[in-house]
Parts: sequence; C-alpha cells; structure tokens
Amino acid sequence: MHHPDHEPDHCLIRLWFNLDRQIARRRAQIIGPLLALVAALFPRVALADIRSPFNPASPQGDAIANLFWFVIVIAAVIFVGVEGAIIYSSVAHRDRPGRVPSQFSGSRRVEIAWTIAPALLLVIVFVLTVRTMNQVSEPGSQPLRVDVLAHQWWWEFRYPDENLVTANELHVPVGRTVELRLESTDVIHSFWVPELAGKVDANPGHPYTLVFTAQKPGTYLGQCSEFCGVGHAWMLIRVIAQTPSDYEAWVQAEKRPAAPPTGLASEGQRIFMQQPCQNCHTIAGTAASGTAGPDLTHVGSRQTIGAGVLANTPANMERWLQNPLAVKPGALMPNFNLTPDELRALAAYMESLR
Ligand code: HEC
Ligand SMILES: [Cu+2]
Repeated sequence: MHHPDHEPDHCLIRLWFNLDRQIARRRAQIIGPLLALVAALFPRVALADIRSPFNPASPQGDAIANLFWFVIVIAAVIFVGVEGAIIYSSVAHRDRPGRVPSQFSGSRRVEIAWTIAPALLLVIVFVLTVRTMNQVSEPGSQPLRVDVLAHQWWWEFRYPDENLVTANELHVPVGRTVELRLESTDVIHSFWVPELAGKVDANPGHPYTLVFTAQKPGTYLGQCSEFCGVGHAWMLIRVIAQTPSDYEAWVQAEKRPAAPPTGLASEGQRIFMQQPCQNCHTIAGTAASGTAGPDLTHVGSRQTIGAGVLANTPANMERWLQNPLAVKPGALMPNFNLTPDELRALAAYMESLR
C-alpha cells in the first residue's frame, strides 16, 4: 500500500537498514552485554548432565530421536525458506523513491502448491508418528513388569513377579524390555526419562503402560513432567540399569529384610517404633507397615533421599529427618522436632537399612 503522505523515515525496514550512528551504538551497548551474559552462563551448564531425547540409550529412544530429527530437519528447511523469503522481499522490494512495485493479485498455482505441499508433509509426519508410536509401545515377549505408583512427590516401584517394593530408584536389567504400568495415588503426574523412553502420564485409576529396553548399564535421570503441586520440581527419577547378574543380585538383596540393627542403629530402631514413623513407612522384618510414605526396607542403599533432593549420606539423612519441609518444601512428611540424639540414632538406623 502506497500512501501519498508516506514518510519514508518511519518505515521500520528503512530504520533498521539505515541506522544512524547513535542508534547503532546504543544497540551495541545493549546487545554486547547480553551476549556476554549468555556466554558466561552457558558453559556453566555441564553438557554431559543434560539428559535429552537426542542422546537415546534404548531402541525406543532411538525411534523417538529419529522421528524428532526428521521433523526438526523439515521444520528447519521450512523456517529458513520462509524467513529467507521474508527478509529477501523486505530488502529487495523495500520502498525506494521513484520505484513502483509490480501490481498483481493472487496466483492460483502458488496457492495450490503451498496448500498441497504442507498437507503432504503432514501426512508423511502423521504416518511416521503412528509407526513410531507402534514401535515404542511393543512390549515384546516376557517383559519385566513394574507397577509405578506416583505420589506427591515421590515414586513407588512395585515388582509383582519378584514381590518387592522400592522407591524413587528403578533398577532394571539391560537387554530386557521393561513394561511399566503407571498409575497415581493422587493427582496426575508424568513419568519421563528422556534417554530411555517417551513421556507417559500417571493418572489416578486409569493405568497407562510405558515400555523401554535399556541397552547399556548406567544411571538414567528423569523427573515428573506434569506439574503436580509444590514438590513437583523435586520429584526426580533414577533408572539404574544393571547387567543381568548385578540386577539379580540386587533383587535377591532387596527381597531379604536388612540385617538387624546393632549399636546406635538399634537405638534408632527403638525410636522409629515409638515415633509415628511406622504409620507411614514399611520396613520389612519389623512391625512397621505404613504405606503413605516410601518403603524404607532398604533405604540405606538408595543413592538419594526424598526423590533426589539430597545425596544419601548420614549427615543429609539427619538433615532430612530434622525437618523434611526445610529440605523439600511441601513434602508430605512432617517435622517431628526430634532431639539431636534422636536424629543421630534414627539416621544411623536408616543408613543401616541396606
Ligand atoms: C505422615 C506420614 C509420615 C510420617 C509419620 C513419617 N514419614 Fe517419612 N516420609 C513420608 C513421605 C510422604 C515421604 C516422601 C517425601 C518426599 O520425597 O516427597 C517420606 C520420606 C522419608 C524418608 C526418605 C525416603 C526416601 O526413599 O527417600 C525417610 C528416610 C523417612 N521418611 C523417614 C521417616 C522417619 C524416621 C519417620 C519418623 C520420625 C518418618 N519418616 C515419619 C511420610 C511420613
Ligand atoms: Cu509432578
């Protein structure tokens, strides 16, 4: 649209390309420090710690990454094409004194082309997506079944065939397909370990399954990925993939109650049974059989406390027991105002549960 009173200097494009010195300097003053800030921040993010679906460690993860790359490459080509055309047209056909742009309206051929091409692309993406969805949900023969119960804000893992229960750290054998049956006891959560599998919701009363086959021993990190309340950010997942023999050894150890506590730890056990702890926690081989909190039968052998909020060390165990809410805001375990002596004994008992 050409307006007779058109004032060329108000044209944004012109402004951008004909920056006067002062504006250019001011822009440099803003962008320079911004770039410096970005450069200063990013190296601090340890790249090895970024868990991403682009670094798959299972056939299901491979299938998802392949689809992901395919879509991203197509999107990148379209992005560069469209942005390139916009920038080219803005520059090449910008308003210049004495030049009148060619006047035409519409082009049927172009309209048809850019309706059909995206539709075809979408059909291709749809077909590949359906294929990938089938690939990643194929449990194969004899999968290892684990029932996952999501709680605000921790994970319960039940192995029905082994008859064992644990929390927050999912042990699996490499090479065997694992079939998770995800459910929630309260609100909607979502189970996501990006290197191993896609993201599947854990709903109350409506189980979904998620399948993956870890290829290499290692610890794969994940977290709840559906906002579920105050503690959501600290609802982490560790999948510990082990060789079949290491896994079998873990299963055997996990099936037995921990060795009876001695010394300070047995004092801790006495306190545990006096305090309300057993209303919420189960410890196999003792009277404690509560289910509101994680099973503590082998809590001493877990890598972390509170679904990943603290490393599992005696000092951190005391910190947790002293006031869980100070460590993990919102945690559904109260502060029992324990004395330092009680804390030390209880922590010793917890750490003895291996
Ligand atoms: C009202 C129920 C309740 C009571 C009583 C309770 N807890 Fe807990 N406990 C929980 C819940 C819920 C969690 C999980 C918190 C989270 O990670 O968000 C938890 C977590 C823990 C953990 C960390 C477990 C893990 O796998 O990371 C330990 C250890 C623990 N409790 C010990 C105790 C001890 C010792 C007592 C008694 C002094 C006690 N709890 C009393 C509910 C309770
Ligand atoms: Cu969540």
